[in-house]
Amino acid sequence: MDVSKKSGSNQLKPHEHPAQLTRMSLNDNKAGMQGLDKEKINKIIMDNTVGSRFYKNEQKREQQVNSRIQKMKEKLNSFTSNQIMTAKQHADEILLEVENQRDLSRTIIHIDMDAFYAAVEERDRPELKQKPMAVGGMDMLSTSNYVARKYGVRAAMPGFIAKKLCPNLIIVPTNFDKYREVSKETQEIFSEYDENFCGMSLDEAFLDITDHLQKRILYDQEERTFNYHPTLAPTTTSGDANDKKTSETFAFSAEEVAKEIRFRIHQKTLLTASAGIAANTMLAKIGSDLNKPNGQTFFVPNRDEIMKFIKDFPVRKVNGIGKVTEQLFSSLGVKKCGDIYEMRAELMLLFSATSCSFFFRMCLGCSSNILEPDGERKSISTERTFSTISDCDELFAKLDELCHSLAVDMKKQNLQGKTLTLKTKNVDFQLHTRSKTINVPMTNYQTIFPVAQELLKQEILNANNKLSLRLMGVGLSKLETATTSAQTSILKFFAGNTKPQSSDKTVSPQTSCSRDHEWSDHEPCDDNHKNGDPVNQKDMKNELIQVETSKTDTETFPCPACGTEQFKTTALLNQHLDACLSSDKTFQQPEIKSSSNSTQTSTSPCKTAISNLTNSNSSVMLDETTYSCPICCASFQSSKTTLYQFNNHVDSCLSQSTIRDILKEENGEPFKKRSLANHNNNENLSKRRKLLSKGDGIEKFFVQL
Ligand code: DCP
Ligand code: MG
Repeated sequence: MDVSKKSGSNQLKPHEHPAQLTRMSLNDNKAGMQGLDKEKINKIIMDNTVGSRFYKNEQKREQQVNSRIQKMKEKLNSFTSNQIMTAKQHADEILLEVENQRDLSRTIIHIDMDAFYAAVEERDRPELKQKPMAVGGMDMLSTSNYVARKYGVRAAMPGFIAKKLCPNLIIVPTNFDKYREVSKETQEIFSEYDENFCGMSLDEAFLDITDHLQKRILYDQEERTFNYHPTLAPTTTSGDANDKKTSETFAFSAEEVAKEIRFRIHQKTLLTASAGIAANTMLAKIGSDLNKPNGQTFFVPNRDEIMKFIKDFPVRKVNGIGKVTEQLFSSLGVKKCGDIYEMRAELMLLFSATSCSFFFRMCLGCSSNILEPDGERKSISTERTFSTISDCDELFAKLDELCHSLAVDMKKQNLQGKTLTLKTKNVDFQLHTRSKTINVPMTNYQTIFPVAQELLKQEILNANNKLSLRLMGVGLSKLETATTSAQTSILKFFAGNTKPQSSDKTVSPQTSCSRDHEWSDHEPCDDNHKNGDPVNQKDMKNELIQVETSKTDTETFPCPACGTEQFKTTALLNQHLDACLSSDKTFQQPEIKSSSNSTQTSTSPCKTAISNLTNSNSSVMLDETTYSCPICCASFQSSKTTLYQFNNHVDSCLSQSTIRDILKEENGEPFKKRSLANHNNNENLSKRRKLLSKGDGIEKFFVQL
């Protein structure tokens, strides 16, 4: 290890260091990092960061946490014994309620790939296997292999510091396509055991195998037997080196299922995974980390056994407890989960009810055992860390790339959303998030990018046109399933009082298996902000309040018909739209003409507004597919039709009577036969409705909203 000091003005000798920053010291809360010489490693980290922007930012954050601790202690001293007693009674009531709800009936498996990005790189370059290696860049590492972890090298550490800790470290750049490919392969396996498995990131997932275990009792041997990959097959006990084992058979228990899944992952991807098997997600997650790499842990579904384990388990290792909570806890003497019980009254008085509920569940080893299906997630996002970018064009190019990537993920997962968030980290390591919520769900690149552009423009303006970034991310939240909401979105626009469809999957604010950390699955980040546990979100929120600039703009939006007014709520818009559509004066029956001249046939102010919207799209070509008009079902070749032409066509089709018919049918009323040739039968109407619900036309129509 290189402990030499540079002669630069910012470089302090170790004894000149200010009080060592807790935040800066090595976070060895990672498999394969036990028993390291932390003091030595921390000294190297300090020697090489003092005076840097990174250090200054961490220093600032440490000061903020310290002042919070100070305030907390003052508050603590001010509590009367009566207050403490009442709080304890209240805490006991909550604990009893949690205990009464303890459910040990389900079997959850958490699977987590070992040193994921690094293992993929090692698989493809076997010469790296025995060497210390990490994936990422000099700015930031995404992960390291287990050899490098012995030097203190880990994820979320700048590569240049890692090099000081381990000069022989090989740093390999990330290759997300490969990681996604592996992820797809593992997910195919997961779906055979639980079709609603909850993928948490590219390398981890929760599976509820309760139903599988019941079915498995009837499986014959063949159904529980899986072949070896030729390169992984071990030799048999016969002594003949050429005599290879061809397959492995697994038994019926939950542990055997976890072994079987890990075996199949290994044979399919040549990569190893670890697993935790327990009655709930928290314990399963803890379990997958306990015997890493290539191991598994089973928690017997027995209350006493769970309590015995959790009592001495470090709070910091529970998913959802980040750096800040750890520091706050530590100042209260809470280090192990059992300490939470001892300090329950104080915690009740110092933290919010949501946080306390999470802490109390933690100390009883209880958490959710309900996995949300893959589609029900809170947000979807992507981000990139890069060498500093200051040029505006380059910043927008990066934004463009991210929006494309986000759109691909949205399409794959059939998601759309109403809130777009831009996340940036500047050269001073300050994290900013800026969001915009619009009432029409953003469905694709065309709808995301303009909003993202606005947010970035604002960010550039705020930085006096001197924005220098090292990380950028875009995320979408307020998610809905694309198919159903496409239908409701048109109904919202064309019907004032249409109730939401019962099949709508509007995401609940607190999903039991949140996927918020998708925000971090592509690039390095603080890995303790990985899931959506209430405390974690609060932690993030607190950190945001104190350290980051967070801003949410809520937009007003114009009527899609007449375009003349701005509305703050959907209710107001719908009310206006109803009136707008029922006014025969403003909305005349358009002629169905060829798409190129249809706009000229209408005198409606609505049409003018729509034309205005569509005109701005004149150069945008439709995606490489066939698009169907959501009103008349006519098909358009994307290669021959511009968005402008397509929108003009929809414009011409969009008549008051058509919309009324759709709405009448929606309300169970028979609709009149329409006089227009291509609007005249039931079949066409239901075809149109299907198209609307498929969502492959109307989003284009509202592309500029
Ligand atoms: N990752 C990242 N930035 C982080 C943490 C992780 O980019 N701060 C990426 C790289 C990891 C992958 O996510 O390979 C999975 O994260 P894990 O926390 O599961 O870490 P690993 O799989 O690398 O190692 P382990 O064996 O500890 O699971
Ligand atoms: Mg992993």
